[in-house]
Amino acid sequence: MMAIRELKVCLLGDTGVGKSSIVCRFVQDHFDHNISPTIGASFMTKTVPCGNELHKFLIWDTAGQERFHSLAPMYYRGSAAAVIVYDITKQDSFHTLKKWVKELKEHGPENIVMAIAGNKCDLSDIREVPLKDAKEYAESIGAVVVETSAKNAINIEELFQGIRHMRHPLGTKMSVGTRHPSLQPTLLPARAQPLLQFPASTTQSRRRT
Ligand SMILES: Nc1nc2c(ncn2[C@@H]2O[C@H](COP(=O)(O)OP(=O)(O)OP(=O)(O)O)[C@@H](O)[C@H]2O)c(=O)[nH]1
Ligand SMILES: [Mg+2]
Repeated sequence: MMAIRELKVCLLGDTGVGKSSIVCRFVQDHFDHNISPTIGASFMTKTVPCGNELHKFLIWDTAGQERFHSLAPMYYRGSAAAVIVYDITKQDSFHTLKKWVKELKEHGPENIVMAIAGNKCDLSDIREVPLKDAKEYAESIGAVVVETSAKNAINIEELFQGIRHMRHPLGTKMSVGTRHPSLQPTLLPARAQPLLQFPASTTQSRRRT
């Protein structure tokens, strides 16, 4: 028996900013130039050793296209953390990010940890969003911010490690020993499949709509 701590994370942000690419890089260490836009949402997990326990990320990668917007609450509900992604070469995507933060503050779980990822930092020569703007905004909402490149594998590990060690705005440490329901330790044999936190069948049927 080895302790597994589960951490439900959702990714939000405009279509095309690279959410799926970030998850793909993190989980499979792979980058696909021809990746398709996500339909509904997709789910992946990654378990990383931490001392003498395992930390399991349950990752919900949502679809950024506007027609899927109304599905988002199914995925951010019960999440311990949200990674909100924008594209540093698209000012509009930074504006969309702010709308997601507003929605999370109004309808998301209380005390959800927010991490902002400014993706495509390999394209900094055509940058539209200064890092300074992102830092100021992140500070104003008590989030962390990091610039990433799923393409060149820059700061992807750091982004997810950062979530585990982040403190939420009230200063409660959101890592080992926390009382946050989505971070409760679950004692399972290392190979057991823990239950998901909501019915997968709902997702499946919505995905086809
Ligand atoms: N240059 C560069 N391109 C990237 C990077 N990350 C993703 N892309 C490209 O951006 C496009 C969109 O990537 P996706 O990962 O599908 O974006 P998404 O946010 O998941 O989009 P939706 O699923 O529609 O919400 C693809 O062509 C990717 O190859 C990056 O770090 N650098
Ligand atoms: Mg996607």
